[in-house]
Amino acid sequence: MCDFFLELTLNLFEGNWRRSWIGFFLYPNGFEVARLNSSYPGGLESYIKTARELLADSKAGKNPFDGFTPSVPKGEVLTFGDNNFINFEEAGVREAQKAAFVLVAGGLGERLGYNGIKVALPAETTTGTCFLQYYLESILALQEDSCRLTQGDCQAQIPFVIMTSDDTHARTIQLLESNSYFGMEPTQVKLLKQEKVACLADNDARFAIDPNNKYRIQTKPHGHGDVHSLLFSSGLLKAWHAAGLRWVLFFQDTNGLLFKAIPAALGVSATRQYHVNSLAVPRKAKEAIGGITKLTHADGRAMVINVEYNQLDPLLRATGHDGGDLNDETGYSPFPGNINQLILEIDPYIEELTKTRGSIKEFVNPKYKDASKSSFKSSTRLECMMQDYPKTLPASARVGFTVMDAWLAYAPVKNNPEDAAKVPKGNPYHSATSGEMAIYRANSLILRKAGAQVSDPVLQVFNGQEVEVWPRIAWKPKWGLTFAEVKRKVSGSCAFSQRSTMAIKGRNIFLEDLSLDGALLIEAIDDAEVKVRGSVQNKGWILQNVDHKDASVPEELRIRGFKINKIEQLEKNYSEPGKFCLNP
Ligand code: UGB
Repeated sequence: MCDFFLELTLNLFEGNWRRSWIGFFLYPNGFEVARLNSSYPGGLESYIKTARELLADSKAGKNPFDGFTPSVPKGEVLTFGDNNFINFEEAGVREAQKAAFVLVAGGLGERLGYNGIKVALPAETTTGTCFLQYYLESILALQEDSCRLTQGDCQAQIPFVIMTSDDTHARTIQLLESNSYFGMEPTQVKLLKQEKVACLADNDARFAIDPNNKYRIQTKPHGHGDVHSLLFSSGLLKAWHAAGLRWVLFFQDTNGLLFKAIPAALGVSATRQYHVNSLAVPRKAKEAIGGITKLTHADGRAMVINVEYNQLDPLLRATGHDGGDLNDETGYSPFPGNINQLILEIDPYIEELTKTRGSIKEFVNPKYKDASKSSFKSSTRLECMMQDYPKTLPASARVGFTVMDAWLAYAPVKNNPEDAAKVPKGNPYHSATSGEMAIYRANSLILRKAGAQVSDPVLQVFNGQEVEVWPRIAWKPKWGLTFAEVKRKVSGSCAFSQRSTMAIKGRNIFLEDLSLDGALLIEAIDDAEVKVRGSVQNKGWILQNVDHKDASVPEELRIRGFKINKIEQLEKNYSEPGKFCLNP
């Protein structure tokens, strides 16, 4: 009986009004159907139409890249710390006060298998800073640096949007509220919740019934591409435009390096006048990140676009590259790896979204029962990706990309310990272990470039993954978001032994002739200026292996395979304004 009313309700969205209104009121979840209808650009009628087309293409085995030839595109390649990089970084810091940031954090992270929301995970355990805190503090640091550099209106706040989903929304709010928004004004942060989409039971795009509740339609996430329609329908884009903003920057949930690359990338966007700028890093063949590719069609069309990792290999094989997705003589794939950090210029972005209402080209990925492709193993749904935005842009659009060193820009936490341990040797693990180690490596390399002596790393194995362990150096974004800031704060002959740990929490802390062999923790309010000199030596902090299956250890630590044994440290806290010298 229920199925009958559901069928009637669904007719509503296929334009069959007369037959359907009875069902809408009698079907127990008529309002759920109405929600599915209103949250999809063009409504359920459009969803079903697109689904039927894409399912027919999939059944016919149609290649989405039919007629396109892939080639390696040209983009801006930056080398950390050279003059070019420093100039772009400065240009980016200037532009930052005309930017808005958008974090897509609706994904549950099934590959990682962590029980909490991913943005609550510590990016590194020396300071215990979680990803969300790192992002908010980085945006605040950029806001302040931009204000100082341009001597502009220091009241201007950089807007920050987080896209959540039913899976992450309540816990994201809770994390923000219980930490006083990590120092950001609550009004500066907006949450937009993406809705799930209806699951499809067959090739005719009939909706699937929820296996746990026969009165409901089964729903699943639609993908990070929803962020565009949400920004448009919420009116935020128009408000930003009216407020004179020029850029929208999109980023993902677990990359503890990202903001080291953002200022220079934004500088590239402004200098090269890119409508779309994707951040990229050298990519290892078969690494689970998309490849930035130039696609040229026989009819003359051409675009620079991300080709997702599972599609790149078949596309290359189908176009005469017999080995498929392979490394070249450099040891990397010739296609730069997409890290899904996008910088869009607001004017052309609004123009495009006014036409499309933010709907992004979708795809469907049904798992068929057999070769006849007539039925599915389980329900499927349409999905979309935020990086597919350029697919509908006119040929005149300026679409570029910026390649950065991977050690500087990209260390996501996506894989659980077991899967990470199986990653082919030489390819990145993308685990909580490698994500944390990458932060220490980047900070060590940045200090080296700034003139300090930093000892080489040692190799250690945690959760079955062999990683480089550099000195555990961490600092707050406001101490050194850009290379120029770090250089300003490190002088003389500073040296750090491999077994060292250093945590800097304060804006005006200057390292002058510091020699560290142990653990040093310094915290200072912004009005305290602290010069750190001399030699610090103690027993320090030591990394101790833990087994990822050991339930007595908190999950946040277990998934990285180590915990810190804090044996001895020098700890100083400056909570009064003034000038100080720490010279132990
Ligand atoms: N996300 C949402 O906000 N909503 C959703 O419905 C789904 C996800 P994944 P993925 O940089 O390593 C992407 O699952 O999709 C958020 C690129 O497509 O971590 O497998 C989620 O919370 C790929 O080209 O990644 O792969 C997270 O913040 C490559 O660049 C983000 O979307 C790859 O990321 C990404 O979700 C990468």
